[in-house]
Amino acid sequence: MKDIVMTAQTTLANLDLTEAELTGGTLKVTSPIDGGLLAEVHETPVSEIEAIFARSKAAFQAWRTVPAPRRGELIRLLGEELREAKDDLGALVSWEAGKITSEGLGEVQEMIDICDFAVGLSRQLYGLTIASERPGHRMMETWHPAGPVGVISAFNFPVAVWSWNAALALVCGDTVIWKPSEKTPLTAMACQKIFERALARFGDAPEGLLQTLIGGAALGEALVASEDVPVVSATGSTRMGRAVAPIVAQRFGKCILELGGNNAMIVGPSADLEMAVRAIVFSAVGTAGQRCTTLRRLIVHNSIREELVSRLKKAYSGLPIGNPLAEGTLIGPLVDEASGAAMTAALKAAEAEGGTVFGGNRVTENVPAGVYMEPAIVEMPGQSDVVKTETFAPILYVMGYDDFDDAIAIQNDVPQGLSSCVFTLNMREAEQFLTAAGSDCGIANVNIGPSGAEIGGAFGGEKETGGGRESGSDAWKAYMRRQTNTVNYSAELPLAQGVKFDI
Ligand code: UN1
Repeated sequence: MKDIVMTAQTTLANLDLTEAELTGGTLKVTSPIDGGLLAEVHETPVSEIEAIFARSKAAFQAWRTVPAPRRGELIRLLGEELREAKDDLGALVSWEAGKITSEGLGEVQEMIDICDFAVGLSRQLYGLTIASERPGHRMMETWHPAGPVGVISAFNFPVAVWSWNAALALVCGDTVIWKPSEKTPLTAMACQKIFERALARFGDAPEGLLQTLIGGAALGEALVASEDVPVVSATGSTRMGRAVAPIVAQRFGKCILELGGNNAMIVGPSADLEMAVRAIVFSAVGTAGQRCTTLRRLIVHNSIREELVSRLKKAYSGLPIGNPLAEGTLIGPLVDEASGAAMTAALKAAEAEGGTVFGGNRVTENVPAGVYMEPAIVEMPGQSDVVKTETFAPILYVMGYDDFDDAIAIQNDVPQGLSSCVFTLNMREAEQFLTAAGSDCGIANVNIGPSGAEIGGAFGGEKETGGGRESGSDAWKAYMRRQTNTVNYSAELPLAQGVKFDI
């Protein structure tokens, strides 16, 4: 392991993180790979937070008047810097979050993609022109920057989710205050450095466009409560969202929430099982089951249930579990002991609720000292309480169905509403799944798993997932304020609705 620890130090140095920044602080950062200490970073003092908000506000006053395409230039440069730093930042994501190399790199690619998207967007912050009912009048809609945006991100996508928010917010003319997960401050510190490199090349940007809050819950709480932060974008558990939303609502701020998921796949009798197996394995065990979009429920037609489950068990049995940096590994560690314990507890509960568990044991041989778990397949008699609960671990619950309407009902009968999919070659089923009476999720796919979404679409979900949308499509609108403008170019002053008020 010593060599690998040295590699981590080299990666951190390549990302411009200095000895002084990585030692002597109060926040210990350990790697899920082996529990080894990566750094002791300095926390942002709560006493400084008001100054941080004030700086963000002042930067916003200047940034909002910079033409949007010029703001896009900063994000273009950020994309270039990310391309340059891709290998190191991807490796650091593996170190800090435990992702396999390809997924660490994929996360950085997702950042590069959203930068490209945001650059184009910087020339397309379109409003509407609306027909006025009054002669000699023109009506239109204008989008203006909203103000400082608070971004709260989770450990599992420590940098990509930040970039979805930051790239959009910055081209929209907002400033950003970022509170990363306490478990992944190093990737955030590295992003701040990468951003500063882009800023240096950009030239005349106001100071304080992006500020990062390193440390615990008190910082996040201050961010959520601050009147200076009109938009709060928070990714994490439903529990966290329930705490954040009322506080932001109380002060009439806007929330973009991306909370729990409990994503399902329906597999119909006509499905291409070969494809379904590949999609299931990637989306159920990829990222060790720690994506919001992870496949957690398989709703399979009873006529093919046995065959599909036996193919899955075969595929699961050969999956390489271990050091995520080693070539060939597909399943890395869970983020910490608590996650491992939560997985074990969920499997126990599933058994108590009538489930039959395959896999799910802790792996201790030929792996580093982290929390490595076999992914589990749990055949359930029905959708019991544990199935309706999101456990952030690689557990796949399997349930059978006979009638497609029932399958949709099972898919929708959970509190969460992020992602969903159907595997079928029957176009009636495929189309029905996408109708108003089909999936109730924010994402609904056909012959593709529920995870691994592209950045071009709006990302987010309904119900306990929180209702927010981030990333592509018109998600940018949440980072701006809308203004309706009516211009009278006539010499009369007609009132709307035919009201007469002559003086
Ligand atoms: C998350 O897990 O918070 O669709 C985001 C996906 C990724 C993003 C996941 N593009 O799986």
